[in-house]
Amino acid sequence: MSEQPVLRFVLGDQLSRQVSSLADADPQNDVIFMAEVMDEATSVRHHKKKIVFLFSAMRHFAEELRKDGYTVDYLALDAKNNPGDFGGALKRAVEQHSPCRVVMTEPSEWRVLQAAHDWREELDVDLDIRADGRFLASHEDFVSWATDKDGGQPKTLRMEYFYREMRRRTGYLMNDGEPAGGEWNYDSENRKALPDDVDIPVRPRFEPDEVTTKVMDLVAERFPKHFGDIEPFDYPVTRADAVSYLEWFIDEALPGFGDWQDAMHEGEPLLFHSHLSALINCGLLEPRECCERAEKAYRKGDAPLNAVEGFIRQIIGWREFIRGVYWLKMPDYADVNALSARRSLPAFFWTGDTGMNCLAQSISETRTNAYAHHIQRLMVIGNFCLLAGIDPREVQEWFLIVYFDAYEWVEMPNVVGMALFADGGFLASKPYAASGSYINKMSNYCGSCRYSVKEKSGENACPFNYLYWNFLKENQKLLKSNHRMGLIMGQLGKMSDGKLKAVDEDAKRFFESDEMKGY
Ligand code: FAD
Ligand code: DLZ
Ligand code: SF4
Repeated sequence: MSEQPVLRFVLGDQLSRQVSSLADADPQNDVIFMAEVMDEATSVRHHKKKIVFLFSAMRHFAEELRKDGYTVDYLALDAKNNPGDFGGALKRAVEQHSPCRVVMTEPSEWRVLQAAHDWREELDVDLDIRADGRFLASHEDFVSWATDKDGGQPKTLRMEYFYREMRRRTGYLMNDGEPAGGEWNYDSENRKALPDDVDIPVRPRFEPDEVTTKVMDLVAERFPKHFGDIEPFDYPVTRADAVSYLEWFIDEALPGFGDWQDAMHEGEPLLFHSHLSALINCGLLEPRECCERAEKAYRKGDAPLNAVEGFIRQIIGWREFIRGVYWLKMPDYADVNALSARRSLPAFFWTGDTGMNCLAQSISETRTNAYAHHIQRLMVIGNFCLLAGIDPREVQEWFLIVYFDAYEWVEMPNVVGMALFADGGFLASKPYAASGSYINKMSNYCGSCRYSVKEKSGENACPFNYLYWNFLKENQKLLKSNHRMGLIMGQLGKMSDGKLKAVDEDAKRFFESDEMKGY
């Protein structure tokens, strides 16, 4: 090396050649630094499969950079004298390489960005923290969109208007300035129940190679008490496999993505969902390329508009909106609890051992796969936490632990804003609360449940049924002013005293039952 190198610090969810910290990297002179650290792996007790996925993807990424001629300093978890935290690891790398400066891309989580500001003070060299250009909307873009005419922050934000703005800006699915097909949003076509005769596409498997197998052994040895199964492990961990998986999704599953987006089916954890979130969030795939591939399929006539619009909306709409809300609202967002929910998470969230089949299925799939699709997360697990009044802090921690796409920036607004209405309606216009009949309509879970979805009251009744009315009753004060809840609050108002008493008694019995026992 001729000159003092630039040290380029790449975090575990920045595994992209497009990431801003690598944009001007010089293979002849610079050092790319990556670190597996105990503090991150145990900041919460991440699912074992999530740690395997991320460490393996990190190791493969480092190897690919080396093959392309870059110097990579990779600190493995079990390396001698691993300081165990990002700050210590970076300090050591600076001492070792004497760089002229350190460059990194902005961390995706508030906690790590605060730490990075401290490193800037503590290090003897300049630390350049660059914007993360993988997102389509910058922080400034979002703040400017979210600020009202008088320069203040409105009481609520709606994803749909942000999404339309993003469509105009990206030009995705636009024809001469108008949305393809004439409508912005085809969600109303995307709520079909799954018919019996649908062939569900069979996913390609990516067998663990030597690097992944080594990481699997490491995780089994070092994190035995963490939640979840390590095997089977068959998810892509390299850029090449991620791209080939994206191609598979576009060809085989995207055409059905729209119609059955809200459906759930016992034994079918994925249905037509993309399973791309963890690959996008860690950097192996770019959100833009996923949207562009989907649009190409639509333009060629290979996938229908309701599927492609739905998929693109999730990425340039929901994903970007969620991230915008996170940075707009942090750090206070972590503690919001508008409904004063105080109950503890029951033990079955860790074991799957409950008579409620929808929850048993969704949680046991989560334990095996570190994945559940959106409707399982929102309308089964999140809905239960909402109706049962579980403390948002506990729910947030659970969701951050169990899913392999979970990082605080995306998990938190989805949990507190979307699933729990804990921000009082800043993100969602009404609570996503539903009784058992919604779950019965969208799944086949109820058929083999110990509870009866048809019964509204009593020991055998589906708990979602009476917990739903109990939730409305307990939160009447806040919900009655919500115009989207007008109809249902009107029904509550007309309920006879006898019915209200039964709801009270059923809810009380349930909350005191073994189902709600703590861990
Ligand atoms: P698909 O259904 O195929 O959707 C395509 C893509 O759209 C996803 O890969 C994802 O990148 C994006 N997307 C869709 N919905 C959302 C959304 N609401 N927020 C952000 N991106 C979205 N997503 C995470 O990535 N990490 C999380 O930690 C996370 N926690 C969630 C917690 C709750 C309570 C809820 C209700 C949702 C959460 N989501 C989270 C959003 C969503 O459920 C997942 O992105 C999705 O299930 C991932 O599966 P998929 O890739 O098959 O998605
Ligand atoms: C999730 C995670 C885990 C479990 N371990 C590491 C790690 O050892 N090293 C690393 O660079 N990143 C890890 N990550 C992802 C980080 O938590 C993520 O990059 C930051 O939280 C982003 O702010
Ligand atoms: Fe879930 Fe109720 Fe259906 Fe059982 S009956 S699967 S608890 S919705």
